[in-house]
Amino acid sequence: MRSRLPLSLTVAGLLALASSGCISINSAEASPPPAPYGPVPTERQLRWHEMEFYGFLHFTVNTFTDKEWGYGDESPQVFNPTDFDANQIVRTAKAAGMAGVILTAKHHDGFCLWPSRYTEHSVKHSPWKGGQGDVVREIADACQRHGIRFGVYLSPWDRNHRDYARPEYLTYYRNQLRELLTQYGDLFTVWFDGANGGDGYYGGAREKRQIDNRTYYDWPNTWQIVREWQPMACLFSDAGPDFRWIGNERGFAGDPCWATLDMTKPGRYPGGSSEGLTHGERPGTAWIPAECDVSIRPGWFYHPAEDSQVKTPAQLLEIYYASVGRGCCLNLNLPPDRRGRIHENDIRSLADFRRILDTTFATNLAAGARFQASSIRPTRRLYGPRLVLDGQRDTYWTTPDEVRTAELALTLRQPATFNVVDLREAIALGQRIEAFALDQWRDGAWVEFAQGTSIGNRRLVRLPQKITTDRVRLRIIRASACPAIAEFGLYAEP
Ligand code: FUL
Repeated sequence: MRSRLPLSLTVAGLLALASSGCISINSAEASPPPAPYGPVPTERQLRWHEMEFYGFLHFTVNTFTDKEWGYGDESPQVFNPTDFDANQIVRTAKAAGMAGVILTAKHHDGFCLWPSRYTEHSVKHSPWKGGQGDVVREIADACQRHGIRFGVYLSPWDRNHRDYARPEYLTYYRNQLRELLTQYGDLFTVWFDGANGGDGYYGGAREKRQIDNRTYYDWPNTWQIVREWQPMACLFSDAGPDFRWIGNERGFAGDPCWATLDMTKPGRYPGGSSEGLTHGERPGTAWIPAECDVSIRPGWFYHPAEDSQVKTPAQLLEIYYASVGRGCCLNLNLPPDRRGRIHENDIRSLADFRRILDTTFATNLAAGARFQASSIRPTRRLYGPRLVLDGQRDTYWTTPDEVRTAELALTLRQPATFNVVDLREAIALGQRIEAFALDQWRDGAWVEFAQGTSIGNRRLVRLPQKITTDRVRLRIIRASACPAIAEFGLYAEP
């Protein structure tokens, strides 16, 4: 956690500083920060939370065979993008506001987008660039050039490999993982898919193979390899450990959506039960926030027949408010087409979506407001309500420890018309607030216009109609520890 004061500056430290005459505030009254409540995010998870919106790139032989799941017997000869352009792909993602992209380095069909040393089933036997190409390298480099983060999807299930379901496959899988972890710069995530379907080519056997997802991949030791080489890469699987699946592929989080899970429950392993993932669990035993993954088209891979079924800007906005706006990250899939570029229809929809978001969040109508708080933890400078407007996620308004309900009233500089309220908790201190309400001042009285539950990294309250008022009040109506609000905003959609 980045703190306003160095973490080591405790009450004792402040007193010592004051008695030495180094600081002039009434430091005897300054409280230390509130103790964290429940599970808290790691530094790695905090960096992931900050991303909020990033993209998937589903690209492989399926793009050329018009399938969603390749069987594993596809010839590398089919992989032949006619005009592959990593810059165009990454530029599109960045222009859409994505903070990173995750590439399917290997999907279930087993075809590798990089020239792995451990298989012949890869780009090196494709006609693309005469077998000299490396899609992983080109996308990773483009991400670096454009200043966004890069991650990889390495499907555990491999329908091509002859050893799949035998112990030998684990060695192969880990060797591939090491290649990706060591050759392509910093990764922000390694995405471990939960699908383990059964039948496949398997080196010509063409049969059904079953594994036990709890034990076969020896996840603790496989994940350790990622920790060793890429300590800041977040591990995704259905049940974490760094972030979890939301339990559907429509891009919608539950409401509430808690950032914590109870990991003592049975079924909490990659590919296990999806029960509880949509809403999370409170108080939970671990900080495992959710990612909402969804494709901009019906399928994950490009299909020409879906060119007319690209999600509209309005649909994308609805997804954004139901994912980012419920404290999750949104992972929106953009499938490169047979040229190896993002299709024009997808770009058009993304551009409108982005323009609307940029216009909405350009001006915080609460800026310059005067505050009245039901209570403030000493001192105002360290914990006062002004900090909810400073644009920093790690400074916050908070109260004395014993407080569980609190109010923060804002008097705006002038009457404002808005339909979006933006809230953040100081999540480095855990998820503390369980319910809140919002009021507007109307005809001489406070009138409630919204209620909500979980806040966490972010809560966007999107109202069906615009409100015009010069006073707004946030009421914390239930909390399990004194509330800590990092940011507050009022915005108007165009
Ligand atoms: C699923 C896979 O089976 C799909 O093909 C896709 O990759 C999606 C993101 O995850 O489990």
